[in-house]
Amino acid sequence: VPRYPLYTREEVGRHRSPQDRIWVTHGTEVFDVTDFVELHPGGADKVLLAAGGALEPFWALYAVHSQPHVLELLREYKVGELSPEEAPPAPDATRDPFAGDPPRHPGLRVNSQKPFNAEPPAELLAERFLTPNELFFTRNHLPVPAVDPSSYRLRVEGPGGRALSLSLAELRSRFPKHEVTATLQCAGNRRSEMSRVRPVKGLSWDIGAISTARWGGVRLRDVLLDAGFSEEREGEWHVCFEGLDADAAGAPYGASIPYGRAVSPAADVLLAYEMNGEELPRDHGFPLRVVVPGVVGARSVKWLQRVAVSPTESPSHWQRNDYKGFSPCVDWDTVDYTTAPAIQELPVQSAITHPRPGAAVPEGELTVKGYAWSGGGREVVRVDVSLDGGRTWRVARLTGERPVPGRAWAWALWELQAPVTAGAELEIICKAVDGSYNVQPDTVAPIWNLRGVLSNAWHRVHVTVSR
Ligand code: HEM
Ligand code: MTE
Ligand code: MO
Repeated sequence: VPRYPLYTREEVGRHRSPQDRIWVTHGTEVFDVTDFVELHPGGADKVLLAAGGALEPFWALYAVHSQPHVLELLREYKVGELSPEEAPPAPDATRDPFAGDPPRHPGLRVNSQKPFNAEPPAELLAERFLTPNELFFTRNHLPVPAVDPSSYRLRVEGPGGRALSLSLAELRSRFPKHEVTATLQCAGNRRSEMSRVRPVKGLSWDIGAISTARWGGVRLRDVLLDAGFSEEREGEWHVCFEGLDADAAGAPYGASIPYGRAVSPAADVLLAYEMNGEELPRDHGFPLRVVVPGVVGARSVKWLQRVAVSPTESPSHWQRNDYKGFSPCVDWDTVDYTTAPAIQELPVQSAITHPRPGAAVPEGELTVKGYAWSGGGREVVRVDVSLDGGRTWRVARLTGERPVPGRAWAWALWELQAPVTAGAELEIICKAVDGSYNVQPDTVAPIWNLRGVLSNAWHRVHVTVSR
């Protein structure tokens, strides 16, 4: 006879707010932690991320929880157990092309399930300089390919019809290992702010289509030179990449970068097999992906199968007919994709990760936190923060690793402390300046574009101050 009532996961999932009570599970036990939320040493917002579901995936990210006193504390809040028949439903692999996709972290904010597109919650986005792999934003256009690492070969088309076919073992043994800490940002990051001006076509990303990892692999440069290419090549050339993911018509995901960037030792372009010291996760391109630091995420082709050098850009839809910027006057009837260059280096960007829009923050000392980044290796030299809608400004403190000038591939994290008084309404703004003194536009309307890309206006967050 069970001493506690039995619940299904679905029933637990209905308890996600203080009104409905906040329930979580650990193992097969169910806890009502509503009264603990405000007492949590890691902050109330963090517990809420796990509301209605399992604690384990979140605790796996924060080792402080693997201490006996944490479980003892949790036990005080036990209200039930999971029904023994609770088992995850088996996906139907024969009908659904996405049935073979990998499992994902429940804390991700999902913009689209199939294909899978998701961003880390703002509360966790800039908690750490390196984004944990499980939380790194994912931007997939197609199902995740299943790759057998033992039979995998990378094909590199060399000059004069010669080609290299490289196994993973050959890639690791023939070329020196190179590591780079780099931020990837999707062209559509912060698109949701642009669609508030006028609707745009695309996934509704908030501020989290950006993440940072330490990538390990081989330099693309070394592989191209080994294939017989030389450092100097006269005329216009592009290095084209193809992924193993293909659409219904068989066309693979593809993209290209200019030849000069691909062979430049200072550009640090990688064929990466490691992410934050681990094997590349399936969602991020297992077993091998391109990482083009300082350049829009779309060129960092995942599940890489083929590299070729061509006098024209990649013929891929995503190179030629997407990921380009246009004037606000261009609409879907008038757009001509041949008239605009493909996005490569991205403009300067920043966003506030704490506090969140609409929050009630306590009076006293407020900490504002966020990220800032610029394309092309241009370092963030300053972040300005206003608490009064832009009338007065303060300079935030940059945290994290300081970059090599000109090769600042990773974001800067920043924070600012300021006193705030009860009853005040704050319009918090951040704006970053990069090493070329590029700045962000103050509003989004003048940079609106039909595809909702390059959304980098000042980030604004309204909050109230409570007693
Ligand atoms: C810290 C309990 C959920 C993130 C702690 C500590 C306890 C605790 C006791 C302090 C540990 C120590 O320093 O010895 C709990 C309980 C939870 C819960 C009982 C569920 C009801 C979460 C979730 C997250 C989280 C879901 C993340 C999404 C953190 C972080 C810290 C922390 C980041 C460290 C704070 C710091 O060191 O400044 N938690 N936690 N916790 N927790 Fe949780
Ligand atoms: N590569 C392949 N093969 N297929 C894809 O769908 N998406 C691109 C790029 N590389 C994509 C790809 C886009 S638009 C972005 S922003 C980045 O991968 C995202 O990388 P991530 O999912 O590891 O964050
Ligand atoms: Mo992207």
